[in-house]
Order: sequence, then structure tokens, then C-alpha cells
Amino acid sequence: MSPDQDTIAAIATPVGRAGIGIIRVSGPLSLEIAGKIFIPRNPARRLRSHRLYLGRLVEPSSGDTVDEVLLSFMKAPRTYTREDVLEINSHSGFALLTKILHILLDQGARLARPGEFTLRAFLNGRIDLTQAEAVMDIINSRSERGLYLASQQVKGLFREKIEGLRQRALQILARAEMEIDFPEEDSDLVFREEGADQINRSLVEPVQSLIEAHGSRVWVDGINAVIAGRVNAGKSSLLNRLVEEERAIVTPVPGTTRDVIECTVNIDGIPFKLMDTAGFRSVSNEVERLGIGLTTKRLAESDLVLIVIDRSRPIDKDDLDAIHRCREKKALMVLNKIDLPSGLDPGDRAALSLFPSVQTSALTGRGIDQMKQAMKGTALEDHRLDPNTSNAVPNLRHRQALETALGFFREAAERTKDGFPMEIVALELRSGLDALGEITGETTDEDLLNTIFSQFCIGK
Ligand SMILES: Nc1nc2c(ncn2[C@@H]2O[C@H](COP(=O)(O)OP(=O)(O)OP(=O)(O)O)[C@@H](O)[C@H]2O)c(=O)[nH]1
Ligand SMILES: [Mg+2]
Repeated sequence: MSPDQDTIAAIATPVGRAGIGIIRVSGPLSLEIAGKIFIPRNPARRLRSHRLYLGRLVEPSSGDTVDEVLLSFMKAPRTYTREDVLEINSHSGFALLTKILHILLDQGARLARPGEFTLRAFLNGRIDLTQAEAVMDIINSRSERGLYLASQQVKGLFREKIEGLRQRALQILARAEMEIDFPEEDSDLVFREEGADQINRSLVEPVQSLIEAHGSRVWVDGINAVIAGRVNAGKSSLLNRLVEEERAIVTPVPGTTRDVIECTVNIDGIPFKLMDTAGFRSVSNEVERLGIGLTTKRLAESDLVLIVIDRSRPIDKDDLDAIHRCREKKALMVLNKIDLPSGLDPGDRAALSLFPSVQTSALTGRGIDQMKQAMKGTALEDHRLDPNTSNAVPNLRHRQALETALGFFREAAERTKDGFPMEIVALELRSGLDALGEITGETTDEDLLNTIFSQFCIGK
């Protein structure tokens, strides 16, 4: 696959009121465009690569100055994309950045698609797919540990692991192919015992431990936690307590929250994306009904549900409805309003024992710390989380490919031992190799690349 030969341009910083904005250009026209739109303060100077120049950005047709800018030209191949690159630091602001972008487009550049700079870095062989994905993880990281893991991956830690595995698989494959070409009757049995053992040790076990490391992705991805429950239970009050800010409106009127309100809180370094939702009750009001629809959708996508119950009154059918909707989910029951006398009925115990529970008062703040710890404990139940890990951490896509590879390598080991023809073993090994290659992008199709890079922001 060869990269496009056209020149792309995009605004790389958020467009809005800010001190500085950066516009990026990559491709063969970069230097020519710089010559037309930029007049250095010292015109005698020729633009040298990897230097920063102060000057005026001008509209080429009129010669009018658009802004005073800092411009750098970086000659291929020592650049992010391995193509010629221009970077313009101007003042920020929507009108100015858009104007500069239009000038660049008039000079023959094309608007970059999301992630296209990084896609070019990948297509030109500067980074592999795991490194490209880690660039995105760095941008999205919400915790220090997540940032650290993502930066390890950008440096190529995961890439090295996968390439190491591929090398080993290739060596074993070469041996199997030798056996196909020059079968030696008497060494066959020994080879097969030994060969199966080697596949297990060099491929099956390391792939398995990489799959287990996927749990540590929570440092990067965080946990989606939905706060749900009947109306007026204190969901919004709890959200405000957890984030220590008045983010959601709280009133005694049932049905106050309609839209989903999102905020992030770090609990011992793990990012929790909290979503306060519309409370459940059977309603006729169209707006509230739509709100409950949104709640249902968020529930389906959540990693953890906090089912809030007003403990000062008996459980009613709306509480049961909330509990019922979460039966397939990982959930924590939050018995709220413990500053008031308990109003629960003895018969309510069965419903309340379906999930682990904590007791809180969103009003006084009692129990909030315990609630945070319980959230962490419940959410991480199935994760193998090593707080000191500096290991390669596969994302979901990597994990799926690793599982495919694992299946093939296991089969290869079994079949080697069971005396299957070596042609079949070689086939399994090759399929395993292909699955590993999908992770780094060695074997990959355009659809996959589109899916990955379309999640990027424009200008990266
Ligand atoms: N006494 C007491 N009152 C509380 C507590 N938590 C919330 N409240 C009150 O309960 C009422 C409802 O609180 P909200 O936080 O708006 O409840 P909600 O679950 O978000 O309600 P909806 O958005 O309508 O579904 C408000 O009057 C709160 O002040 C608590 O722990 N103790
Ligand atoms: Mg609310």
C-alpha cells in the first residue's frame, strides 16, 4: 500500500479562543507553499529544515498580511509523516485559523481526514499500528498511569513484543517446513515432542500472558459507570458528591434529570466516567420518557451500574424496575439518604441482596469514600490489575487478534504432538502469524485502517 502523493493540511489545535493555534501541512507541496505564503522577517534567509522562522503569513494573490507567525519546514524523511512537513504557529481564533487553512487549500493542499497525518506515518513505515493507536490513547488519556502506558506503547514496547513473537513463530515454521521438505523417519518422534513443547513455550504461553495484560487497559480506557435508579433517589446529588462539584441540578421534584450528564472522577488513579441519568418511573411525559430511553441505552454500554435506592422509604415498583434492568450487569447498590430513618420493609431484603451494597448520604457526605472504594472493587473484580505494570497492554482489538493467534498456536502444538502431517502444522503456524501481523499492521486491510484512523481527531 503506498501513501497518497497529495499534500494535506489541517488545523491541529482546538479551534477557539486561545493564545496560539497550529496548522499542519504534509506532502510534496509543503516547501513550495511555504515560499508563496510566508515572508520571513529576514528575507535574505533561505528556509532550512527543522528551524523556526518568524515572519508574516500573507495572502499570495493580494500580498496582504494575514498574521505574524512562526513557521517551520521539516524535510522528509525526519518528520512525523516521513514526508515534507510545514507547521505554522499563528494566533488562535476561529476566523484566523480558518482563513489560513483556506489559503493553504487555495495553494493546492487538500483538507486532511481525521488521523491522516498518523496514517501516513504508518503507511510510510515510521510507526506500526500499535504505535498509531497509542498516539490516540495519549490524547485521550485521563489518568497518569494510562498516559504512561500509552507512551510506552508509542515508543514501541508492544510492537517489539509482537515482532519478537513473530520471529519465533517464523523460526518454528522454518523448522516445520524443513521437516516437510526433508522428512527424517527416525528423528520424527523426538522432533514432534520437542516441537510441540517449543510451540507451547515460545508462542502459546507468551501470547496467553499478553492476553491477561489486557485487564490493565482500565488505566487507559477508564470505566463507564452509570448512575441509575428510581426518580428522586439522590442520583444527581451523588454525582455532585463524587466529583465534588455542582454538576447536576438537584431538586425535590421527581424527574429533574432528563439528559445524561457526564463527568470523570479518578479513584486511586483509575478514571471513572460517571453518567447521571433520568430516574425510572412510569410516565406519560414525552420529555421524561425520552430521558429514560437514554438511560436504557447508557445502561447497555456501561461497565458498572450504581443503582441508587432511597433507603428512607420502602422499595417500590420503580426501584424493582431499575434493579431488574441491571440483572445482567455488574452493579453496586447504593442505599442513599441514611441521614434519615430507614423506611425499608423487611420484605425488601431479598431485592437488596442481589448486588453488593454501600450506604451513603449524599446530603452529608457520609459513606462517599466507602462508595468510591466499593466502586473500584466491583469494577475491577475481573481485571488482573498490576499497579506497577510497565508491560505492554493490548487494547480490545489487539486482544481479539491475540486470541485468534492463540487458537492457531495451540492447534499447531497439539497437531505436532499427535502426528498430523507437518503441512497442516505449518498452515496453523502461518495463520497464527497472520493474526499477530494484524496487530502491528503487517497484514491488514483497508477497512480496518479506516476504522482505526477515523477515531482520530483532525490534524493528528
Ligand atoms: N435527606 C437526604 N436527602 C437527599 C439525599 N440525597 C438527595 N437528597 C434529596 O433528594 C431530592 C432528590 O435528589 P436528586 O439528587 O435530584 O435525585 P435524583 O435521583 O437525581 O432525581 P431525578 O433526577 O428526579 O431522578 C433532593 O431534594 C435532594 O436534596 C440524602 O442523602 N439525604
Ligand atoms: Mg437527577
